[in-house]
Amino acid sequence: MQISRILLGAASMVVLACGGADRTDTATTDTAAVVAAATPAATPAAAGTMAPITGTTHEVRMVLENNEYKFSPANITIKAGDGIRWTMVSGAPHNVAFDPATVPAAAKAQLMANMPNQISELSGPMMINANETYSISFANIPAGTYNYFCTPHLAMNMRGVITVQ
Ligand SMILES: [Cu+2]
Repeated sequence: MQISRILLGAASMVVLACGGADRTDTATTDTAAVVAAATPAATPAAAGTMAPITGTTHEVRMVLENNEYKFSPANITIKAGDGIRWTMVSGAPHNVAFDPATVPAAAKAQLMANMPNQISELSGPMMINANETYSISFANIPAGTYNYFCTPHLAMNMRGVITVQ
């Protein structure tokens, strides 16, 4: 009896601790709170806050040209605070994905926070239609070189490199 009461108390504290970090909705149901408390490891980037683009937005096209799937340009150098907007031109589906194992630990949480609609960790959504776009802000991302790829065309070497100055 006493032990179960202590456990319940501890569980409530975990729920409160998780819920207070970045939730703005106060209408969290008991079920949602329990799920959140039960899966704390699934959302490591919850502490990261999306940092909007404050500089230039650079354009990268996703194309199929001469039987080659590519990001154009494949290599791009940007400044802190800049963003990149990818546009689906041809050869869909494409996406923008970073290998979580190669992204520096110091950059990971912010990059995750800055990538909308991830289908898995650091993988952007599939772009199917011409003129569909996907943007990532590199604000608050540490200077460095970031390799990325298109998941459907990884085997065809559809890769790009972003250098953040
Ligand atoms: Cu592709």
